Amino acid sequence: MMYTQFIDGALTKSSGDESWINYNPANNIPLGEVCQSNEQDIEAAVDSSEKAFHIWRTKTGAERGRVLLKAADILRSRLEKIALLETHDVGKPISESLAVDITSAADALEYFGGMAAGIHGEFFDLKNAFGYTRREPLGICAGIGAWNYPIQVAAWKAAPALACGNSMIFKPSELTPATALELANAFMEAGAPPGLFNVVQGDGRVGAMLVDHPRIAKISLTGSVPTGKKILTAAASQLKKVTLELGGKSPLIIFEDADIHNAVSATLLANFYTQGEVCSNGTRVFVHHQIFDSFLMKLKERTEKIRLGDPTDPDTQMGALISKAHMEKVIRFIDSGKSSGATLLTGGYIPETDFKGRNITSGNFMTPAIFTNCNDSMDICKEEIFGPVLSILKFDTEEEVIERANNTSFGLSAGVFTNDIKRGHRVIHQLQAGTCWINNYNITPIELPFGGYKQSGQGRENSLAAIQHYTQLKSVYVELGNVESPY
Ligand code: TXE
Repeated sequence: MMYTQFIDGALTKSSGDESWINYNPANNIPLGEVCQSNEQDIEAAVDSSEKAFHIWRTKTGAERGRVLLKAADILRSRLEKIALLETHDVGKPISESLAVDITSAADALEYFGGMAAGIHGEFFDLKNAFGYTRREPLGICAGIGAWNYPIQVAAWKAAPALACGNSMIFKPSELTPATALELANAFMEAGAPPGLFNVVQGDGRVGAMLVDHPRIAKISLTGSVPTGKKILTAAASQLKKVTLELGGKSPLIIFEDADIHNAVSATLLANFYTQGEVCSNGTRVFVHHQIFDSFLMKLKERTEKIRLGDPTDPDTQMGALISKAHMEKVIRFIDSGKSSGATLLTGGYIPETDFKGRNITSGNFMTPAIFTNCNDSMDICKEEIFGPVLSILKFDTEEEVIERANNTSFGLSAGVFTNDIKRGHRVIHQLQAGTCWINNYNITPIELPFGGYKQSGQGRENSLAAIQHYTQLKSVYVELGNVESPY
């Protein structure tokens, strides 16, 4: 099979001849060939997006909203097919892609589709005059995606962009080329003008072409901090608008009065969903010394029950890491943790069989790992691992844990578990993170803004906050009297 581009309403082959093989992470069997878009393809995508933008911007919000809502229905009606594509591409359990990935993409289309008719400016009464503002679209926006939540990332960017009247060119990660094409198809079938949502394929070079293109007005990236810095630097030469959703090394703080069962559930969610390949994961788990031993015992027990194996099996709870190279990187962190003196309490090895006894040695599987006896300066506690590895850190006081939690250049997320309502808010208000949870973790409803502080990004996705990142504000002054002039 060939993963194509989607330009001007149709699946198209790249005009170049560079391509690579996309592998299934669960067995490393080729899924198909992906063609790398070249400059000519980008030019065609930009021409087509520009044409679509001029049609789309004249539609009313209600008209645009209808297309988004219909696209959401189409995604939901193809839930099983798209979920399976995502599972084959990413290696995540089918139970997750059925419950979260496609649903979250559809939620975004519904939220912004429903809101499109309500995007408006403001009116200002002035002396012998009045003023008003208009929220106008930016033009062609480029979305550049990561590989852990391919269709969700695409929809989180496309939905607000299109609702605001922009068009979008989307480049999925080179490791997950499949489901952006499904989203493109859904928009077309829902009545979008050809070119409103184009998909180009390729690695960072294609991303860079989009960033550098003078007719592209805005870039929205979900990816790593180093890529975010490169994009911001390149975009600066044209003062292009940029939204960045980057990585993290987030703290999850468990106080002694927390509901321990819920805290353990959240710690598992915060670290092992999608094999731990989640940017907002709470990988530094700070546990109060009074409950340290009992928390750890329960966490270990439940971690060891996680059903790891064939991602297409509905009973599987943890699948395969995205690539062999990424798995090796995660294993290097396991080695680094051990050699720096931390204790590997459980997991962190490559299993031969899955929970049903099937041989899984051809896939990129690693058992969920817990490190104890950690300190804040170890690499495993400072760097984003992006795999199923958590570090437990003991603390004594509230003041101490806040300082240690904030001692990082990242600032994507943070969580606090406590039954003391005052302490919950007091602590969260002092944590330097853009997306926080009290008594839960990794819940990202479309209604709430999502994004990072410090080096975890800039701008926000989801919620009303996304609207300001996909529009520009025009102020209009209207004179009702005479022009008063000193000349
Ligand atoms: O990211 P990259 P990867 C982070 C996380 C993880 C790392 C690895 O830190 O360890 O990313 O993922 C494109 N100009 N997150 O390797 O390399 C690239 O082709 C323009 C966090 O995929 O940053 C891909 O489409 N584009 C995250 C995208 O950028 C460029 C979720 C991301 O690639 C480019 C997933 C360039 N110079 C990973 N270079 C989250 N926040 O959710 C690369 N790209």
